Amino acid sequence: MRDRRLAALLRAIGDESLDRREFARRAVALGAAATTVAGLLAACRPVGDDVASAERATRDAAAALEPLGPIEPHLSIYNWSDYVAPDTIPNFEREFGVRVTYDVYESNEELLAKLLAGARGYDLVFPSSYALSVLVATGLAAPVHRAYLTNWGNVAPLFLNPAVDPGNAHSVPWQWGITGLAYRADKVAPPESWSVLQDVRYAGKMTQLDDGRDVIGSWLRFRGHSLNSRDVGELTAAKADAISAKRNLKAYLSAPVKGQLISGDVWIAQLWNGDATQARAEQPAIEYVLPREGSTIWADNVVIPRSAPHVRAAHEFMNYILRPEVGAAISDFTGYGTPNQQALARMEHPVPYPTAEQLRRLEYQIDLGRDTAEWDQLWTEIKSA
Ligand code: SPD
Repeated sequence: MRDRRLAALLRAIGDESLDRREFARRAVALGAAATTVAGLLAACRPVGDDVASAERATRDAAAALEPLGPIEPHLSIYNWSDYVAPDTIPNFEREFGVRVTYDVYESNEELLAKLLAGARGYDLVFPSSYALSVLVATGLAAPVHRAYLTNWGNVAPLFLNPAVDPGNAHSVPWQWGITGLAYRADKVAPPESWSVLQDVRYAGKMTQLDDGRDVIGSWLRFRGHSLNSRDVGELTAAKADAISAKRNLKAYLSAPVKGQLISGDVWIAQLWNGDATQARAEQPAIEYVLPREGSTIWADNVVIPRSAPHVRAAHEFMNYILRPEVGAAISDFTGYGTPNQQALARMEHPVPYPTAEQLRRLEYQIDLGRDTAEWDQLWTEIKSA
């Protein structure tokens, strides 16, 4: 039934009786995963779509040069949990006279689902690169008015001009990190391979992230494949490995697993490096390892949704976090790497860029386009197995 209704919506895009944003809103309302919706949109690009995107890019480039109005008294931020220093927001509120509303999410899919469903009111969101490319492609990311970013020169060259957002036209880099294994060194030996998650000795004491891209990606890497694979045979093997590991898992749990690592209820957790560092601050027995088969390196970005009501305040916040001392405080708290080269020099616990050996084992996630639906289906099957 749902597939028939989705097909009808797709036909409506084809005959141009429905625009792409309205398609996304209705498809998410029908229960389609946000990433699937993005994949369907990529698959059914209407004739002239390239022209429309190019026209939008030209309009945006011109709009980005226009002056903004005065700073608004409110700012609504929607960010990953535990991803800002405790004083970042209060200091901004005090200095700029802006009241900030701050909500959190735990995955790119949660963020995309909200925005594709038509949520309005957010001024700043923080997608990873592959989710940023969805927001740019669907026209949901607003152009950045660079003239307001007087601290832009602090961004390290490595984070400039990413493939998913040429010229950083819609984004400011926020933090970068990797996905690996956090473990309790007082309970287990360093887990060298993703295969530890299939070890029955630790059944009930292990978790993986509640994130299809990271879970399926880890099992693809385990068999020596790209974590962006679209090969049916490779994906089928990854599903089998994920299900065999699932028998040992306590749960699929993302950042909130920190509490269970600290208490000792969990000994081994697939986790992002900065969240593991945060847990270690409370429990020194928590260590972190990049499995030998390799994993994800990612960058998250600050983006203003096109529907944002407080665009000037959003720009002031972007510029504020690009200050060296503000950027350093954020990364010192989150445990993640800073893309701000001036901040790096001021950090108490700088996160060094990965070594050449580590980089050989790391891969960025890319937007899977029309194959996203297969991945979403696979993730649904793994979770319900
Ligand atoms: N607590 C903040 C975690 C941010 C993780 N973002 C990157 C996810 C890559 N799949």
